[in-house]
Amino acid sequence: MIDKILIANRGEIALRILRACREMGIETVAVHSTADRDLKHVRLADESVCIGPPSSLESYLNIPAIICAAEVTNAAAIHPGYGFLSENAEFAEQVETSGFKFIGPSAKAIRTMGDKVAAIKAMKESGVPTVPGSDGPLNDDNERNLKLARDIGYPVIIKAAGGGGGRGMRVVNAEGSLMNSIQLTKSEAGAAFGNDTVYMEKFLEKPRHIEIQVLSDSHGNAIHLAERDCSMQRRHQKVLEEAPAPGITPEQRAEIGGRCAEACVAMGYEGVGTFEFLYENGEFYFIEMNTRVQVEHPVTEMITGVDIICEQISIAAGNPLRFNQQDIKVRGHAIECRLNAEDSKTFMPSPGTIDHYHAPGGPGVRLDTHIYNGYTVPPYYDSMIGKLITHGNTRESAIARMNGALSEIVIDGIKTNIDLQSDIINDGNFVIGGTDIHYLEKKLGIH
Ligand code: MV4
Repeated sequence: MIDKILIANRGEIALRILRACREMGIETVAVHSTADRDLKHVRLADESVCIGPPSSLESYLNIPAIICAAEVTNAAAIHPGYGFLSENAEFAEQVETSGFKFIGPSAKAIRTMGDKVAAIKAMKESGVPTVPGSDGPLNDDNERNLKLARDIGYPVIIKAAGGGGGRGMRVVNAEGSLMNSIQLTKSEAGAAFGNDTVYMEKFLEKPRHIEIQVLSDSHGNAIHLAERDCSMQRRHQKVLEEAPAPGITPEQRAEIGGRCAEACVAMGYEGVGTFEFLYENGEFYFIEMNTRVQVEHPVTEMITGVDIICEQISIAAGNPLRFNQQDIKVRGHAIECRLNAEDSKTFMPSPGTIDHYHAPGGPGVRLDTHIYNGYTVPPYYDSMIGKLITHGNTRESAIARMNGALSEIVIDGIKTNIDLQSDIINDGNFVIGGTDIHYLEKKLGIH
C-alpha cells in the first residue's frame, strides 16, 4: 500500500505526478529548492519540504536531503519523475534500503540499462532487433577492430557504454581514422563517465527515432502501448513528438511491441519503460532503453487512453496490470509540442516573469504546464515550461487542432519557442510525415 508519495522533481512533471496521486487518493509531499518555493505543485501538495539552494546539485540531486525529507514526512514511496535522479541506480538503491518504495524498476535493471553494452546484449538475447555491430566491448586488438569495421561496412559509429542520449559517440567514415577515433572516444568516455568501454555499430545515415512504451508489472505481465516518433529534434533535445509514428503498420507495431514486452518479462522488468529504436528502410534497430517515465508520455496516453503515471504508481504498489495487450487500441493521433522559455531563433534560455498567460482549449487540447500568471521562470533549470498536446481522429485533425491551440495560447513577458512550433507543424514535409532525425537541424540551417 502506498498512502503518501514524495515527488522528487519540479515543474510540469511534478504537477503531473501530483494530479495522479490526488486522483488515486494518495497524499503528496513536494520537495523544492529555495528558487522553487512558488511552484504550482508546491502550493497544491499536502506537505512541502525545502531541500536546498537553487543549484540542482544541492537540491534535486541531493540524495541525503531527499531521503531525509521522506523520513520526516513519513512518505511511503518516492517518485523521481524524469531527469535528475530518475535513472540513478545508486539513488534507487538508497531509497529502498532506507525503507521507501522507489517508483521505478530495480537498481539492478537501471544499472544494466545504463550500461549500453549490457542493455544491447540483454535485448539481443530476448529477440529485440539491434544495430549490426561489435556485439560487445572493443578491445585493444587493432587488427580485430579493423576487420570488425570492414565486415560491418563504413561508416561506423563508436559509442561509449556509459554514454547515451547523444553523449560519447564518434562517427568513422573510413579505415584511416578508425584507430584514432576508438582511442579518442575511449579517453573522452573514461573522463566523462568513469568507464572507457566503447563499442561499434553500423552508422545509420538517415534514420527516424521511434520508441516503444512498455508497462511491466511485478507479476510477470508486460504490455506495449504502441510507439512514438521523436525524430523532430535539435542537438539531442526533442522538440515535437507524435503517436503513432507515421507509416508504421499495425503488423509492424504488434511485432516490435511484442518483442519489447517479451524482453520485459525475460528480464523481470518492473515499471514503465521505453525502448528506443532507430528506424530506417522499414527496419527497427534497438539503441537504448530508458527506465523512467518520459517527457513525451502524454501522446501515448492520448491515443491509448491509459494513464501512464497512475499505472506506474499502481505497478509500484504491487498491483497487477489492469489491461492485457488485447485491451490496448490505438485511437486517432496525438502530437506534443514542447514549450520552452527560449529565443525562437538563437535558442538562448529566456527566464523571467510571465506577465500575461492564456491557456488554449477546445476538443482534443491538453496543456501540461506548471506556469500561471505572474510565475517567474528561474534561470537554474531546464527551459521547458510546458507541453501542448493535441489529439484528433486523424493526424490531419491533430495538426489542425495544434495550429489552433498555438495561435490561441498567450505567454507574455518571456521569449518562447511557440513561433518555431508553428513553423514546424506547417512545414510541408512535416505535414506529409516521416521526417528523419536530421530534418529539423537542416531546416534551421545547422550542418
Ligand atoms: C546512432 C545514430 C546512427 N547510427 N547509432 C544519438 C543519441 C543516442 N541515443 C544515439 N544516437 C544516435 N545513434 C547508429 N548506429 C544516430 C544517432 C543520432 C540520433 C539518434 C536519435 C535521435 C537523434 C539523433 C541525432 C543525432 C544522432
